[in-house]
Amino acid sequence: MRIAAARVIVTCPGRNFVTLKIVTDEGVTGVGDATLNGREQAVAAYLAEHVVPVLLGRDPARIEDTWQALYKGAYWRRGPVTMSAIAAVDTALWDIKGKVAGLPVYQLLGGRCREGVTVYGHAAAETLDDLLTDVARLTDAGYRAVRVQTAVPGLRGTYGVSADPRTYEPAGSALPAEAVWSTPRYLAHVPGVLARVRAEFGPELRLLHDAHHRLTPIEAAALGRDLEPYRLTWLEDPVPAELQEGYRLIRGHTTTPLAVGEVFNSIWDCRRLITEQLIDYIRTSVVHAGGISHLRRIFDLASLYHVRSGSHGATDLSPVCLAAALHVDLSIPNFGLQEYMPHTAETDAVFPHGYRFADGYLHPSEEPGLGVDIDEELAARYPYRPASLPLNRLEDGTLHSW
Ligand code: GCO
Ligand code: MG
Repeated sequence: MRIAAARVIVTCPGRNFVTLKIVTDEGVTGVGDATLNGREQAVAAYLAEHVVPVLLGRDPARIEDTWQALYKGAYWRRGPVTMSAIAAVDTALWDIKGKVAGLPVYQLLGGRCREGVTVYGHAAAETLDDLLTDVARLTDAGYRAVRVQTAVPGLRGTYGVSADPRTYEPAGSALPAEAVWSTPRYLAHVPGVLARVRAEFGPELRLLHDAHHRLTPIEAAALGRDLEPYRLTWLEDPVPAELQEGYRLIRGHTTTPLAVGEVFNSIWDCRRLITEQLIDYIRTSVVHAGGISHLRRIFDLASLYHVRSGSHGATDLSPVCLAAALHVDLSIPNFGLQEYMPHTAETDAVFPHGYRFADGYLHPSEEPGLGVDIDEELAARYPYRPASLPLNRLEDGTLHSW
């Protein structure tokens, strides 16, 4: 069998997605997600110009060899654009391998390690009362884990909070919108919010919170301590992780578990945090960390150091990525949690899929391959619309991490 064609499909059913569809000379197809929020066209061009020509005529069964050819062949290793492009190829080839074998991909990865994939949903609101209502919406729907975000009094437009948290979409305008941030206001407000949610929902509900790279290590250490009584499952991205030594300082001061990695794209980005046991959950994803093959390598390393998976799963990762993530999640020994924000009906229609939510778990499709596809005709009806992620400034105008 040979790769006969590979199409790069950019579509915007409410938000932009980049998908690679590989077709073999025997008519078997595979799909891979290549969406990099706010930088979609860079990956689309990388795939179309530099990757598709290399794929044509190759044996689709040689997944690892193709991965190595794209990684080593670029010479310029790593980086989100390259690794998202490689991810799309890798994911599509696993899809093809599953279809050829007549097995769902998780069976090829070693088979089921659990009955379902525990997911966490997003609760967010402007006021505390509305937040409690939103957490109840999720627990009523069966979620066992909830990420809690809240507006900060005095600040306009806080990360994670929108009129409808189910469709939270920060990449709204063509040019970056600007938000305002104050760490002192945030640190004064958040512990009381988590205290209230914990008191209301009892000890069993797993609670998470995302600081979205906005603190310094010593601020994060203080927040971690303040949150200890409320027994979070994790505090996410407390500081920007370019300086990984920063986590040693946080770790030395708090037992609140830490989760990092949604912006990482290779095992090299995670190595120190994992091997020095500076984090508890590694949040790399199929699409941004080199596909199923490389993500498994990261999770295998993590398993040696008591670090569990917690893959990123916001709505800017397409249903193709989510479908692939579920096969990985089901088959690794050190699964932690999977983020889940349901896509809009428009997006679901463009990406028909067989995964399903029940009782707080997601279940992958039992069809051969990944159990997800792209409806190319429908996708063509939603042309690309430029959309940027926001900028964030302190109250005095200083540019801050968003
Ligand atoms: C999360 C993330 C997202 C990112 C978004 C950027 O934990 O889900 O922080 O909300 O901001 O995916 O594109
Ligand atoms: Mg996050």
